[in-house]
Amino acid sequence: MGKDKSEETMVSVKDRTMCEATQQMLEKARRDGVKLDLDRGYEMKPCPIGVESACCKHCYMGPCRLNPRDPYKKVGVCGATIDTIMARNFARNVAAGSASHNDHGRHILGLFRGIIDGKIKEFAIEDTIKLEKVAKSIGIETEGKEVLAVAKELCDELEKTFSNVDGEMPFVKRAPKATQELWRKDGIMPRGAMVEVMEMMSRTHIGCDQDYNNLTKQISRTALADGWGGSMVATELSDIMFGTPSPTLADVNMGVLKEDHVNVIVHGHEPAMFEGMLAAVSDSFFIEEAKAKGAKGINLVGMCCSGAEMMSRHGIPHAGNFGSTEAIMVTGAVDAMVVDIQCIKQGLAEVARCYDTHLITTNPRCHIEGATHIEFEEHDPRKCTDQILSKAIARFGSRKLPIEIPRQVQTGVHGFTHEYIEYMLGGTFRGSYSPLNDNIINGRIRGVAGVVGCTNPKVKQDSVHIALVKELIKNDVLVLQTGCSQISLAKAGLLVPEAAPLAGPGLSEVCETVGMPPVLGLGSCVDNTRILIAASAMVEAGGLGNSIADLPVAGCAPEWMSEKALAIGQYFVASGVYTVFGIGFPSIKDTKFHNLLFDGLEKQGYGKWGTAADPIEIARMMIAHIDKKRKELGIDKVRERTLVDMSDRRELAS
Ligand code: NFS
Repeated sequence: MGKDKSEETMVSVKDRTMCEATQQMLEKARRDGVKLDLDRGYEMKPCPIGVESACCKHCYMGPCRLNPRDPYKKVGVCGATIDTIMARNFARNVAAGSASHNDHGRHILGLFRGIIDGKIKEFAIEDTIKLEKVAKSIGIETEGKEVLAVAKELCDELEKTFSNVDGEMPFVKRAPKATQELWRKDGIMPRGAMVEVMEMMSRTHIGCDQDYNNLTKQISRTALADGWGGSMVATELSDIMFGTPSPTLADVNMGVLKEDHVNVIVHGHEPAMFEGMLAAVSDSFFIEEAKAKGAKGINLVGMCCSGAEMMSRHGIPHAGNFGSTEAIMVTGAVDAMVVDIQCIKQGLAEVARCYDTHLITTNPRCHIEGATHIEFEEHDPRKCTDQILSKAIARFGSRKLPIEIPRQVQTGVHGFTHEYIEYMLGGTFRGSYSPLNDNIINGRIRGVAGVVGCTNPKVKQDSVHIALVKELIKNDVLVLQTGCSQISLAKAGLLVPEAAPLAGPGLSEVCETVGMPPVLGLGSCVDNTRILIAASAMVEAGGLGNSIADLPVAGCAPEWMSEKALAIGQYFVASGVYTVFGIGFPSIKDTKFHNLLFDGLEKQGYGKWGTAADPIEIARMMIAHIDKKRKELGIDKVRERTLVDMSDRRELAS
């Protein structure tokens, strides 16, 4: 571990991350001569043409590079214009993001089928109430039928999400009628995810679809096949198999590691392996084995999205988001870092090697050079989990490096769902979204924002998430969160009812009355579909228009980095939501394609994209959109009165 010569040029750790625990580990890594992603991100100088999506490598006549400062001056060798090139690049990003979520959803469906067929005995159907509700929501008759019969019908129906070659995906029925009609009118109703992704790849081949307008339609269709397809299947079936979350207290940040325990981290996206680990760590055999090596027990914690899911369902501690996955191994206290699929940096392998940590891949779709591969099989989870635990316990017993665990831990409330929001605001017997709508109509809540997505070493980790969310709640915007963004705010202490005073007068009043935080954590990235269902329920409850596009809502991924984030953004836009991305956006301002995404789609009845780097500017854009929608709904005047008239507000509170 020699000293790196670029060390002197590095910025302070305080400029790389807001997370004090991650700062401490970045500092230690620098001392140890280990390079982390947070510094690699700072040192990488992105290609100025690629960053604006002005290059094309879809064939070998190029790669063609257009001039981002004068994008219409030149075309590619085949004649492709800048709009075609940007649209095709964006299309392939969305196809990859949608494919990832659909791949996840398809494997969850496979697990569900295995349980129904009796081939998988280690998992079961946990939540039969949710099973019935989901089945009914897509028109399956449940009356008088056995649980397994309903499950089988649901499984057969949801298979179409992936395999349909024509017709409509099952879950699109859950969108408001007007939203569905718009999709049908424009020919973007998703059929099956496989066909949408395949067609997107085919249409973006050299010499095929070369009209950015037509390409954008298939981009929306492919994205909708994610949000109303594979992602929604993943969320709903995971709830049915592992239990629908309800609010639970959980600890977040690196302080959840325990020096005197065997520490096992699970990081990734599919819940089955993590659920298998949870069962294995409570086996007395392994607890005794750990004790025999001098440990007090086994400490299982999560990271990233599967961590967020397990925290929501079971209150499992969460050690940090995407920006901290390399840094946490610098503690020396991680005995095994166990991963499955997605958002798993290859850099983990080198950091694991430096700190003598086991990096264990478990999924046939994700091996990493230098990692140990122990495959997880759903019909026999213990074969994998037991080998992992044996390795982790042995590593504990032979720890040689000094251990340094940051002390930061923040307790918060996690595990909200669209079902729980309905119950929380409407009560057990009259569960409904009407009270939420009423509070929006009367102006106490100005609107609802979804703030989600990754962290990105291009910006100071967590900083944009935290500043944005604080600004939104200060302006009476209720914030729904998922994924790494939820973890950023959890670390900042906003996922507790005690954070209500940070909200504006209207929102804090609602939070105090109900006893809820101003920021509600909904789980992992596939759980963004809970926001789609909540938005549809708001339309159905009445008083806020006919489609999702009418609602005073907005979305944001302030520190995005992945293709999955682009797919999510596009399915929100195509569902009617104004969606702002921080950091930057892969298109050139004032080109035809950019103008279509950032303006034209809204005129066609959809949502639209926005982008800005500064969190206060992002908040201003989102709030301006919410206020525009309030005006169109004719509820802007109520809010003005509510905010200026204190006695009126006191009366409302009584
Ligand atoms: Ni979603 Fe971003 Fe990854 Fe999860 Fe985190 S980085 S797009 S939030 S872990 S998927």
